[in-house]
Amino acid sequence: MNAITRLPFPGELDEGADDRFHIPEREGQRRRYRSIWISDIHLGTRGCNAAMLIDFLDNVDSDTIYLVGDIIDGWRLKKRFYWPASHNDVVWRLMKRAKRGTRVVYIPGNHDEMFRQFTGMSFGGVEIRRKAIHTTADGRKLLVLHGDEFDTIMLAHRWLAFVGDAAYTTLMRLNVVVNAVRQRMGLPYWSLSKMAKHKVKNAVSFISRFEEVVAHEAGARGVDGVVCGHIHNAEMREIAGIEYYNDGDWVEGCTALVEHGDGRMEVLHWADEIAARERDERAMQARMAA
Ligand SMILES: [Mn+2]
Repeated sequence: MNAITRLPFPGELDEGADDRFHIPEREGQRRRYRSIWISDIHLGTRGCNAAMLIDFLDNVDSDTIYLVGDIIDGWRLKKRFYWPASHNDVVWRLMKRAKRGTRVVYIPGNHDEMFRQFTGMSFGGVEIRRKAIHTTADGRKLLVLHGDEFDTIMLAHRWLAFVGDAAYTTLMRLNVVVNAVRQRMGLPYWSLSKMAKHKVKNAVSFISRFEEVVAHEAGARGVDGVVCGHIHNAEMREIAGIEYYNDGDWVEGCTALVEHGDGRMEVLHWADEIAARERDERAMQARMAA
């Protein structure tokens, strides 16, 4: 996982043997995947990284896209209306995809639970589900759900306390400011809260416990694996014989889970992908100039 995928340099392909980098399936300029999972976009909040998500959507295609919850943050919108044009752009891009034949499955989470009342219905080609079973190209069955279903099993609700924490909110705001400054300085995106999260012992133990609970519950339902979101922590690992996948978020991590044509799964860290692309573009320009 975390493999940085990028376009090969001119000449690299001709040499054939060079497989240091894996070259993704591409369709024109867009990468093509069998399936894509994204969640925790939190449209309607300042923390939402719509620009990064738009770049992602403009560079990838898939047969199926799963929107795994917390797409729109109804909780925050109710308190304070915030809806910049870029958030509309995200919604339109997703609707356009459905219209053009991509299967779009929307599984509302806890922040967009107001859409759960429409379970079983379809709007503009977007299917609304409570959960889904995805069959991979190589025949594995994956249970797809947001993940807040396990908050009650998680007894202490420690993550919700952490996510709702004023310190976390401040950190996210700081993240926006720091990255605006970094962008102006020509530096790549950098996740402040991601770093902080890995340093906070409680958060680390919460995350691993959540992952174990979800994998255990999926195993009890007879599937090979589970795909969820909710805790804003992208991951793919095996827990007690069950494949655990988390597609992360588009607030700070800016990650997506993808399935390749052969059923291989990968977590894409989009900030890294953009950095790699820009590096390649610079290298290409340097070669052209030489
Ligand atoms: Mn959630």
